[in-house]
Amino acid sequence: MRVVLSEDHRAHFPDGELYEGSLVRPFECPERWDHVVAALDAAGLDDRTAPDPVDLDRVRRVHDPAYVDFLEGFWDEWVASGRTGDAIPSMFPVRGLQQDRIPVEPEGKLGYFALAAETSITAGTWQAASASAAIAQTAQRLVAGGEPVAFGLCRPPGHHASADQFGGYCFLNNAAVAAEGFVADGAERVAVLDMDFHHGNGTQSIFWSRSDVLFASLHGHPEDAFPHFLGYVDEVGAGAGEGFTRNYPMRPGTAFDEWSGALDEACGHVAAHRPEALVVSLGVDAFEHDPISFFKLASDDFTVVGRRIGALGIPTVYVMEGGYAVDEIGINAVNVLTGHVS
Ligand code: OKP
Ligand code: ZN
Repeated sequence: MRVVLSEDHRAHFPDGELYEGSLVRPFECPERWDHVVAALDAAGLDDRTAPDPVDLDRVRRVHDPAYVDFLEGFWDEWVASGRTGDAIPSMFPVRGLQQDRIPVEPEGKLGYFALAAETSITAGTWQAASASAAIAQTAQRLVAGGEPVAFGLCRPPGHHASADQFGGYCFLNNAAVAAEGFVADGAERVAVLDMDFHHGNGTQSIFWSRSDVLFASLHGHPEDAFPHFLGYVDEVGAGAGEGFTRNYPMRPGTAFDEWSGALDEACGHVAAHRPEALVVSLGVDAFEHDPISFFKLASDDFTVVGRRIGALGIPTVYVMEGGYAVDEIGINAVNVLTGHVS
């Protein structure tokens, strides 16, 4: 299996994450990547490739150009305005406020393009986020070129990022970039399967009105879990996209017997779509010991997940998303990959 990865992720590591009243060491930390690499080593998955330079024209097929410019240029604006610490958004265009006017002052601009306050922009955020998208693009290119499966070891993750908002540790939506890459290369039908514990609100919103890219997500119920405001079962897409979004929200304590039933259903929808390519948002925070999640999957269950996805027989790009039980993130992610090809 081809693996695409880069050290550029290290450029993004905020000083703190706003969490339960404190600034804590971010859960989304660089050593998550190291543990995945160590597990790839242990499994003999050593066919490694560096990403090609990011193709921003393709990124702009799923992200608002003004948002891409914001991500690329914001740190310099922030510093030029006299700020020295990381940029943490704290004011948002919520109900009752203007939705469509972009403030000029950096704090206002930051809030305009943000969906949550736990995610900071730092000096190296653009370097890491654009490299992460480049990894997804390169993995997609490999699979479009005939590889049956590739793994993009993306960091930072992407599935919470919408066309024009960052948050939930995400800046560019790597899975959406990969899925749209297949469309750009001529695919008529693509599917995104999001197995991260958290709902992929960004990916869902990007493909909401489209029938060519099916989106299916298994996640903590929005009544109970981040991102709180999307991911209900009655969200099925709109217009031409009606029926091409599928949500499987599950309650605290959900274990593999129930979760795998949802996976089977989601895989059934994926298969019925007859996609030419599949993108998997590979979060492993459904793991029983994840510090910020509440499902109960065991490490061995992830092998079964990979086997189930691999049995679909669809050319597949895996992109890394979440997983915060750092010591086990590698084995859990690699179990999915080895299950896929077993
Ligand atoms: C990113 B990804 C829990 C707070 C959660 C943000 C979580 C972002 C997850 N009490 N805060 O989907 O793994
Ligand atoms: Zn997650």
